[in-house]
Amino acid sequence: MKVMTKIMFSALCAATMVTSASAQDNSEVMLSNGIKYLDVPYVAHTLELNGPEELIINCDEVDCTTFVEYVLAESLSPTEEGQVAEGDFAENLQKIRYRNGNIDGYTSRLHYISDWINNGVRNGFLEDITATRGTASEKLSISYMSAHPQQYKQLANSNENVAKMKEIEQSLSGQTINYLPKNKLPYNGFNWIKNGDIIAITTNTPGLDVAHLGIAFYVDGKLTLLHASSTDKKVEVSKVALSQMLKDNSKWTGIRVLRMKK
Ligand code: 2YP
Repeated sequence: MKVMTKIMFSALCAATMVTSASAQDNSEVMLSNGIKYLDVPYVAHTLELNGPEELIINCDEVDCTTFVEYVLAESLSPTEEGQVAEGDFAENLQKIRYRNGNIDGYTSRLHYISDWINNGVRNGFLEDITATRGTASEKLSISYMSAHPQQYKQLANSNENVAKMKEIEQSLSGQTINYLPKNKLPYNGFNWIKNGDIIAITTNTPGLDVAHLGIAFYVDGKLTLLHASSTDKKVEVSKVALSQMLKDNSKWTGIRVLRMKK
């Protein structure tokens, strides 16, 4: 696989990649890698540069999605003397961010989290936990990006990209997914939701599947979210329980839970 990298491996990337030798469990590796990002600034649109689509690595400025992608890429990479090699990291990131790991223009990036999850499951590095544990299901109806092209630089200036996005949206729409509705999630989570699991927050926003991503983190028994917060403009552990965060946002309907598979 050809890995095209826009921004070189930053000091933070290298520094965060010391994986605890004692963290045997896959999920715990995700958590320990995620915690190292605490206080990294939240910056939106870091992948939207001018020019052709390339693999961008910028661990110093993250949004909810790029934060989870960097942590997952680190956690999937083999470690030697506690360090992850830049090449392994970049290769894993490309597999996570692009459909089947191939970079072929803007629409080869996995923009919708349902597409991102399908890709991870299909390529064997994610397990969809709520596929069996979810208590509700819904048929995806996806159209958000083609309906709001002005919000996306590469759609606002390209009818061709909008047409390609529409095709992708149509292929996702109609798929049935399982999730856990927010009124079913207790303050203390569940024993089947583990530290380091990826949490995708489902939404009722028309045409959109997921509105936020983060990592499960139990603090004194309370299930919280380790995430890049657009409100607080940094990576943080939610002060309130995930169950409360969901209740406080009328657009959020529940969660999908994904686990790294190594
Ligand atoms: C994604 O948005 C973008 C990708 O284009 C982008 O907006 C969409 C459908 N996709 O490559 C990727 C990385 O920058 O971000 C994310 C966005 O999350 C936000 C705003 C956040 O909390 O940081 C993912 O899709 C995760 O949840 C949604 C959310 N987008 C919108 O709410 C429109």
